[in-house]
Amino acid sequence: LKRVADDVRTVPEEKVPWFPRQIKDLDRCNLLITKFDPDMDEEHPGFSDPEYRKRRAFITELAFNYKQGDPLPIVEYTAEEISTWREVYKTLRSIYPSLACRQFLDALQQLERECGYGEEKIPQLREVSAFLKGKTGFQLRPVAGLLSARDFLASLAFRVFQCTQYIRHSSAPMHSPEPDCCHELLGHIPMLADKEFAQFSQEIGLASLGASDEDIEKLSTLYWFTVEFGLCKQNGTVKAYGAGLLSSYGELVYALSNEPEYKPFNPEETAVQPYQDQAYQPVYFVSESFEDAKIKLRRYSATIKRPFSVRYDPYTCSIEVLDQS
Ligand code: HBI
Ligand code: FE
Repeated sequence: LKRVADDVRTVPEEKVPWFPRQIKDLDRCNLLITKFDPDMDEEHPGFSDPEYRKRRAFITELAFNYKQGDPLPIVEYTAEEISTWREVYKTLRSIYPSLACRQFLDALQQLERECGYGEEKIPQLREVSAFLKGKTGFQLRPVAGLLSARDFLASLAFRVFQCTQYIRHSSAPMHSPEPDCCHELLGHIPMLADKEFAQFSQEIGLASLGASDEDIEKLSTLYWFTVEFGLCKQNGTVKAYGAGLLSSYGELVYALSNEPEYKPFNPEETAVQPYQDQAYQPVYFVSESFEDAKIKLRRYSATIKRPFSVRYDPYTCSIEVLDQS
């Protein structure tokens, strides 16, 4: 009888990649990409600075040892690190009012009033995470560096944002080949305080759970041209909301200079646009609003083939998997 039953099943079940079901499972989403690591990459500004590499190893260790639910580590930044931060903060802060979107400016002001944002100190992830939790339910988790796209996107499904805690090398305050705390704190955090944007981010995460490598690649490209390098219309002008822009003086000015090419945000097209992580983008995608971007993303996500659908249950911080077989 058993043999008959087995024979009937002629089509093998499709293999779904593992994905986290509970927030605790994010402890297993820790696959690092060593592409821009100062220990591996000769081009990294810190490659030939043993002091810097030692400091990085210390901060990396805090992230490796972190388990979901632990209090976020406090890092006592050195005078040199704070001076790098000061330079970045001062330079970028001066151009935000004319180039950053309204949601970013509102949140940054609030972070300055309530979270100790300013030139004088590097904000602590612990304090910032508590702030975001109250605004949109997002929380932070320390990460050692660049994660695989699959692991990085999965955490967004739980409204968890993976944040690096080290700072770029002091010899190149206006440039970093990899994410650092300037990029996270100035680029990402203010946007994550906006409800629509937070929902948009979580939905990319939900779409990524159990997706094929090919779909992860597309979602990762969508993330790149929105969350990292996105522009949006606002009162008849175009403003920046992408974190890669809001944490880079040079590219922020360039992106809004009318020199690059601009295309309307359209997930089908955006998802397959080739991109650069070593130079300025040749093209930027402009959204009508975050709400519009969210609706379009939702429509796109519905076309991704998965033998199940997912829903986030915020009461249990877990993913409900609804079988569709
Ligand atoms: N990892 N820590 C970290 N920060 C990122 O912004 C990040 C990442 N890994 C992958 C990634 N971004 C990109 O592939 C996105 O497009 C998903
Ligand atoms: Fe980023």
